[in-house]
Parts: sequence; structure tokens; C-alpha cells
Amino acid sequence: MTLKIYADRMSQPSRAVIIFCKEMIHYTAPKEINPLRQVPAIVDGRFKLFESHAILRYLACAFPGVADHWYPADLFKRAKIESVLDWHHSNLRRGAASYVLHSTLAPALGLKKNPQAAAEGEKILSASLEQIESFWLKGNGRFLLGSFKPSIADLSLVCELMQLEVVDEKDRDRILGPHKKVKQWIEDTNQATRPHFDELHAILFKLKAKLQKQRLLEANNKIESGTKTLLPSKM
Ligand SMILES: N[C@@H](CCC(=O)N[C@@H](CS)C(=O)NCC(=O)O)C(=O)O
Repeated sequence: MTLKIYADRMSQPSRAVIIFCKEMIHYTAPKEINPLRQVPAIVDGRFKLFESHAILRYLACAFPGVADHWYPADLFKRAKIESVLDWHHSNLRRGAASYVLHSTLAPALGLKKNPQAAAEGEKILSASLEQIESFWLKGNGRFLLGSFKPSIADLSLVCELMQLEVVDEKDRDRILGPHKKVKQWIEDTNQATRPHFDELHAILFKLKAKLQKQRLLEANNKIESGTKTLLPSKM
């Protein structure tokens, strides 16, 4: 049976699902699949499913040979992973997705940037990063819940954070800079899922380069028009 995945590499939850598939399973959104038309969604035979966390859980259980650390069979360990996944949607995702949309991506989607909504998103994002740093990353291991190997929660949360690559460098540094453990954890999750992690995030780095060029051009235009108004008129 072929597993069909409806996904978009620009979508954080989609990237988490694709990396997991590439990493773990060696198998090779339209309206009928997901009434919300969001990605990711999958079709496995007659079974249709959407919501990235539900998909990650399903894939971890439905196919043989998936290493236990991704979604442990142990009830207590699994329940802790559920706890991070539930927390994610109303905290890190809410903050990060809103901040990146309103500060950076809005014009590309035909919307106006919204500094107030961006500031509110940043507040939730920073509080979430603080909680990851001081609580979820506590313990001896390099991954969430003090684990020594990544779980589907590491994948989901790190994919969410990777979208910060597209925002202005100084804003990204301001937000991520104070969270050294978070930065190291992003790197560790990348290392643990190479080469798929880099392959799936290449689209973000392409967009990052394009946006940086645009910002530079805008800054140069501003300087040029400023100098012009300072020059004495010939009239
Ligand atoms: N809670 C969902 C979120 C899915 C989601 O927000 N998908 C976005 C892309 S990141 C989407 O498909 N947006 C298009 C739309 O809403 O029409 C999940 O984790 O799968």
C-alpha cells in the first residue's frame, strides 16, 4: 500500500511529518481529505488523516521498525510527549506562526504587515522559548524531557522554530539570542535527522536569501532618497 502525503515544504507541521517519514519509514489537501484544506494530511489506503501531531503518532505506530525513541511504547514516557505536543499548539505555534506572519510573510500573502499583532506574537513566542529552555529541556539528555534521542515532539517544535530563519537577522537574534539551550537543541535535532532536515528546510533558506536582498534594497533606497532631499535644488 502506498502512503500519500499532502504537504507543503513552506508549512512547519508539514516539514515535521515529511522529515519523520523520510527518517523512519522506507515507503515510498484536497477538500475530500481535509475539510479545512490545510496541510499536512495523509491517505493510507482508505484511511484519511489530518493534523500533524495525529499524523506523527499514527505513522509511528502504523509501520513496523520505527525506533522506540520517536514515540515510546512506555505509557509514562508517551504521556509526557503528549503533554509537550498539546502545549505546543497553544504556546509555541501560536506565538511563532503569528509573529512570522505579521512581521515578515504578510506582504507575500497579499496582506499588510501588522506590527501590533507581531508584538503580541513575539510576547507569546518569547514566553514559550523561556518555558522550553527552563522546563522542557531540563535533564541530562540533549532533547525534550531530558531524553537522549529525539521524539516526534522534538521534530514538531524544532520545525516550528525553523521558520524564524526568514525574519530580519537582528529580530531573530533578539528573540533566540537569550536561549542558548534552545539554539543547541535546534542544532542537535538537525544533526539527528540529517540529511532530511537540511533538505526539507532548503526552501526556507532560499526565501531567507530573497528577503534579505529585498531588505538591503529597501534600506539603500531609503538612504538614496534621504541624500537627494539633502542636496540643494538647482532651481
Ligand atoms: N494544527 C494543524 C495546522 C496546519 C496548518 O496550519 N497548516 C497551514 C500551513 S502551515 C495551512 O495549510 N494553511 C492553509 C490554509 O489554512 O488554508 C497541524 O498541525 O497540522
